[in-house]
Amino acid sequence: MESYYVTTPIYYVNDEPHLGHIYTTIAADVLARYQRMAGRDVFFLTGVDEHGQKVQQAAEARGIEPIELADQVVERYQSLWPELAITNDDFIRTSSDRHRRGVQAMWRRLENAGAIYKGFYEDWYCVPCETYWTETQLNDADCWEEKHCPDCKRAVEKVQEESYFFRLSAYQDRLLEYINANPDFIGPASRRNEVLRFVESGLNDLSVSRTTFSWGVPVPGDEKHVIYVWIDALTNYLSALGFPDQELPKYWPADVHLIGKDILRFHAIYWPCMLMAADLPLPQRLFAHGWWTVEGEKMSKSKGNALRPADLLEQYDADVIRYFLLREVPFGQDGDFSFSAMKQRYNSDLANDVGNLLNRSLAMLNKYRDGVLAEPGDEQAVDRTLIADVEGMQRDVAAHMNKQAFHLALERISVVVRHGNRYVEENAPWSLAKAGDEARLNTVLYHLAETLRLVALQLMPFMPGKMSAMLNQIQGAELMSQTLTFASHGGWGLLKPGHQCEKPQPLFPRMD
Ligand code: ME8
Repeated sequence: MESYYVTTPIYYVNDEPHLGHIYTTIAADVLARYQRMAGRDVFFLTGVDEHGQKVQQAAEARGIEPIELADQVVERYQSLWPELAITNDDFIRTSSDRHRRGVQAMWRRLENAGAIYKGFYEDWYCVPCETYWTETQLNDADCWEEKHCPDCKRAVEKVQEESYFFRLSAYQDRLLEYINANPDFIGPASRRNEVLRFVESGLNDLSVSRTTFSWGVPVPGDEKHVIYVWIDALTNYLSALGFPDQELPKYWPADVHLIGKDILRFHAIYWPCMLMAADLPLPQRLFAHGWWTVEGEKMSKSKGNALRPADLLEQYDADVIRYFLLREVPFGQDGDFSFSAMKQRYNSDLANDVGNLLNRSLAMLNKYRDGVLAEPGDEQAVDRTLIADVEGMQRDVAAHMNKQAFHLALERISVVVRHGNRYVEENAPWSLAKAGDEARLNTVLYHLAETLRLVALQLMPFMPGKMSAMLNQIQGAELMSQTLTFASHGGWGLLKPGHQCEKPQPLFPRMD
């Protein structure tokens, strides 16, 4: 079986889970579920990033040890994921023993390759971003006067320390070649260009150890140094798979690392260069999505306006949240979250379109045939057009999912749903019943049931709970007890004459 490895960033434990964190994780879950249904052997990883000065300081501010803070936040994440129907196969913690061994092994490989040397570091440092800035960079970003971080605008401080360096500059040309030779390595295209411009402007060697704090993985053989948090964090994608016990773990290289645009540089520059130095294969693809604002405002800790998953779950089913986040904004672009937009989309796409097609089709099937499908009669052009649209949807969704274009996949499914509703109007089963055209009525009801079933199958990765319920109504418990794959359940005509469908039970009642 072909394998598929998808990851989320590992989230910092100095912050509570919010809308941004669930967004990436839901997207990864939809890919994982889709690929499982496509018959692939999936490994879906998420986890937490526990080390670093930021976490140490957050713990100090609360008067607890960093590991205690980490434990608390880990519990939040681990109880949140099932509530959002997240099916991660593993949860990596960077404080774990398996991870520490992975990071130290990575360090040794870099060292053995001659990619690490000891030097002396002096520069401007932004603690919240864990990023060093040169005077030139601060100048370029107009932050020199006020000594502000160009990213987060908070104060940077001058730091001097003995440090190990990673020879990032030595990999600049190879990285450029690689990105140029692999057009799909970084998505979306605008982000790929951004990375290319950055690398072309020249890479400096990277300071990769710290002596100013202790909460991290010690440098092997020089324990007063702690390994830079990004070297530590990025290695999670390998340590979770069993590296270094397995030199080249089963699921490596990753098929896609999903990340937010804020951490593109780390994933598109540092990580590939580290892997090149360590002589390990590079991931197939990185995809950087955009950022959400909430009701028109940037979420920030100081404003206290971060949207908490609990507030969302109080008002909406997990499936509706999953659907909305991936349908509302093209994956890769920034977007604004608002409760009014969510309600509007729920009513239009789910209540009026999907829900309506399901309810009216099953209601008619029950009214005219007691819920039992009869042998369809001769196909007419309208029937063939509907089937072609359903089959086109299956192909198009597969192509969109390979490019993480969730909004296009969902939009394509909506096309079939609207087609189905039009098909009802155009074929007016109520008139066929009145006219006693039993053969044609059988055909129309059959085509509606199959269309609904195949729509539900495509929507399954996005709304697993609602779509299980929908499929239960159409294809019944027996078929539902099997493993649902596109190969076994995706063909037109799986439902046989004599098959009993249930009475409609509204899945998406209108919200006023
Ligand atoms: O960066 N909109 O962790 P983190 C959309 N530990 N997504 C958002 C968002 C927003 N407003 N805010 C955050 C780290 N995110 C590192 C990662 S990986 C080896 C180490 C999402 O807790 C987005 O995916 O700050 C972003 O990349 C991630 O949260 C950052 O999470």
